[in-house]
Amino acid sequence: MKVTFVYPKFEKFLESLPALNQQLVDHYLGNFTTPPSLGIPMLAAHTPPEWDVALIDDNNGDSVDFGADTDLVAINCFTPQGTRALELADGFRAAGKLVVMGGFFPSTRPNDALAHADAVNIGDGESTWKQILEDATQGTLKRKYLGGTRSDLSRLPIPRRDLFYKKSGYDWNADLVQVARGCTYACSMCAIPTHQGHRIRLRPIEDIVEEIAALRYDNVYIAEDIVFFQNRRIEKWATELFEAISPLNKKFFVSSTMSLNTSDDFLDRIARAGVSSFYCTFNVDPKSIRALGGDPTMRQEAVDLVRRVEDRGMRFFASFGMGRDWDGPEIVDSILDLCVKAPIRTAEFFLFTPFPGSPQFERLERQQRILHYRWREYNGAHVVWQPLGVSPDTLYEMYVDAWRSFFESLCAAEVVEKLAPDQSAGQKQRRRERVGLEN
Ligand code: B12
Ligand code: SF4
Repeated sequence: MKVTFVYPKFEKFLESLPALNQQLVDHYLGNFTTPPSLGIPMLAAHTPPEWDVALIDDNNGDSVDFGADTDLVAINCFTPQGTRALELADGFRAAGKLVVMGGFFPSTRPNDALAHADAVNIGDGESTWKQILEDATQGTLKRKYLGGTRSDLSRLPIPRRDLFYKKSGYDWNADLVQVARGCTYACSMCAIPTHQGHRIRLRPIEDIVEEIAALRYDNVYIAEDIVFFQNRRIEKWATELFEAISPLNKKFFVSSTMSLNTSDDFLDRIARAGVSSFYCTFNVDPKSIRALGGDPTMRQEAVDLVRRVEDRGMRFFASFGMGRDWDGPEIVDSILDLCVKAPIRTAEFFLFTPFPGSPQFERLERQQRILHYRWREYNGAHVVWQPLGVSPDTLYEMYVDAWRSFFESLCAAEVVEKLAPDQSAGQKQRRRERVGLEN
């Protein structure tokens, strides 16, 4: 028996931005091909040995052979991959293949998936995958498999990342590790509680250590922001986690917001553990919303946070969302001003997209403000909803302006450094001021 996993292509932020100066993109961001998800490696690791496993990585440019010799096609996708995933499902079914879909998009839009596939998995895959394979063998595949949000995260097999390591199209030298699932909050833009449950499931620390120790790359992404939650159980677990991974000598990327645990003590711990990059999302949590709205105390707190992170040797990577109902054109100036003052040297910008499964999606649907359901464009780089206060075109221009202005100021900073290496500190400072850089 053979299962063929399919990872559909999706459009990256910068592919969606032809208006941006290509030199800036090439210089600062490279191809920005981004890493694959872990869904396929995790399911592959749960696949019994009597099944052969193949991967068609459409995102990497693999050719798609709809007539491929396989007993089951298993498509994994999040929302920006939705359009392509449904096209691929149609193609495989037209060629007589059995198709099952799972991941964030099918779990939150199961009926869309079922209009194109034989079966859909909603929620976790660990609890259903073997049954799906068994039913496919017996010719008794059901329409819906309810994977739920409660499967046990202890002793998970090590994901088969080798499937993606073989692909040439990824310019990443980093591995992604999942340390927990679910969330007790309900941030408006986030589909995690819907897809993974409203209860936090923490993986045992020894399992995480074992998995990280076996990774190919030195750079490791821990992308769950619950690591920074200020709750006694999680703080204790996170403290132990960072202590346990510290001897592994990896460089970790972590993800947080200004409103989570950014105490000096915690920042010291994560720096000691080898965190080299601190990704901080703005305009999603109460503190950064106030900072971007102009609250001087919160703006100072943001500036201080950048310094406190970078003083500990970690790169501050800011991700600025725009398009909340109260955001007007002034938010671009507010973001850029903060970048200059802090200073923030690494940043990305995204539009506050209503992803299915998020509270924001439900609200905008109720308010009939969703402009279309072209899932390909749900990638954070298109205005797919009717904003309040500004037109969709104005919001899009604001978004492009933020990317362009930020990277032009970086270029300017670099020119100051490179073209004038022997100028005095005072001369450099005057040049910096002219291009809007204050440090
Ligand atoms: C890794 C990651 C990425 C990777 C890969 C994305 C991907 N294909 O998943 C990259 C870097 C490319 C990425 C990009 C983006 N991401 Co992202 N990313 C994540 C992250 C951190 C982890 C996802 C992951 O791998 N999870 C682990 C796997 C195991 O989970 P899973 O795929 O759901 O698989 C399980 C089940 O669903 C099931 N399953 C999955 N597939 C299948 C198939 C079958 C057949 C079956 C039976 C079961 C099954 O089994 C698996 C095990 O239980 C999540 C946040 C998080 N902490 O979860 C956000 C997340 C997925 N990203 C998100 C978003 C919005 C983005 C962006 C579009 C925008 C942005 N601002 O970040 C960008 C796009 C950037 C761009 N335009 O250039 C949203 C998704 C929203 C949605 N509803 O789709 C999330 C949830 C973040 C959030 N808090 O909102 N991201
Ligand atoms: S953004 Fe983070 S804190 Fe908010 S609901 Fe999602 S996982 Fe939880």
